[in-house]
Amino acid sequence: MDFMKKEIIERTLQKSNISEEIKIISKKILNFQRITPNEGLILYIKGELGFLGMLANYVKENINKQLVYYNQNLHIEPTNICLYKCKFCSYSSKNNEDAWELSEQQIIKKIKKHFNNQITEIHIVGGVHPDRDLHYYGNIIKKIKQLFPTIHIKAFTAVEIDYMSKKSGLSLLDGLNALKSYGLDSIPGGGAEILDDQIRKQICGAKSNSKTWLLVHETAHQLGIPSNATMLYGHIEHYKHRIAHLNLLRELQDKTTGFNAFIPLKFRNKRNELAGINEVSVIEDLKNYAVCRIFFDNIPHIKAYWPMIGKETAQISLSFGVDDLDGTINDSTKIYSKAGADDINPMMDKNEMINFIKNANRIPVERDSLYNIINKLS
Ligand code: V47
Ligand code: SF4
Repeated sequence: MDFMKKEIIERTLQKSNISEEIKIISKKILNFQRITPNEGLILYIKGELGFLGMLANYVKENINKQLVYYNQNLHIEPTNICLYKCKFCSYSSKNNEDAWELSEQQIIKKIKKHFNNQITEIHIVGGVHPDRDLHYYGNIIKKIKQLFPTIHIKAFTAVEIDYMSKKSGLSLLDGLNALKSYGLDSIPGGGAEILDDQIRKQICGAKSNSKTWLLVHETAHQLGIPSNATMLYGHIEHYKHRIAHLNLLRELQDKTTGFNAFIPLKFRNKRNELAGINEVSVIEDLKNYAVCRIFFDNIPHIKAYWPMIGKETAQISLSFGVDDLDGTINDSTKIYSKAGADDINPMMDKNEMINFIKNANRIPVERDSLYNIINKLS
């Protein structure tokens, strides 16, 4: 099968008017050789979408065959009160009137309301509350683990962890160790935005810088806490910033192998300070998925986070290198609908998810948070 696909791409290369430089890069990709940052940049600038899709799909199928992963999960957002004022953020409170915070009891109540025995993961991300330290959140995850001992807790972006560790007077190493003891199982990929401090200064200057974001993940990986990585794209950054971001992540992954998945996050422009910037096209979204899949020869999964990108684009992305759709969500998040995502009540039940994947001619696989297979349909 792979042989045939390779031959088809090679024939396309011979016949078409594809440029010499793209031909050279394509041959490397077909032989599973790592492409350089500059070659990644050329793909972004000169790659034709259909052809990039073929290449990304070839890479994807070599790693994940026809499989597409999803899980059954809940999202908990503890507060929208945030010390920082990222310009792209539609979620954090703007004044006292729209500020809210869930107490531990309310968090537990919310989990109980949405929980069913099929849910395997709770994802917890929120604002960086200036008054809450690491032990406050640590005790909440400890309580969740006591009530739901089998649940995997994927919680707190590197930015939250950086702040709460400092607030408790702990180094990153000690902070992460303490969170692990409280019950933290893995770390989501948020807060990465663009790992370039010039860009960060303009869109999220106050929060953890690139070096700190990377250090939180590196330290977590050293402690056996796996994580994801994201990239917020389609605002003021250029392709060179995206490639530099991907390269920093690829270098760290070479060192630690701790990233499970990479999640491109499309900038959505509603109700935030960057609202004057147009959102990029679907063509750009698909191209971005494809280049990321091709560039990362060492991160196993590329995730299309459907509540953010929208169901239709998420389904098409399965032909552009994506092999993971995150989860059922169960109507437990509102962050993205505020920023302009289509789904106001994001939720896909298991059967909808299965049909969604089957209709894209892929094999649905229910996974746990570490990509162990729970259920695979042929
Ligand atoms: O860091 C905020 C992004 C992230 C906007 O690891 C925005 O499995 C687009 O990281 N337009 C948090 N994006 C969410 C996140 C995440 C989500 C799902 C799964 C995982 C995972 C991680 O959301 C932030 C920021 O990059 N974000 N505002 C916006 N207007
Ligand atoms: Fe706070 Fe996160 Fe919003 Fe930035 S993106 S303002 S850190 S909630």
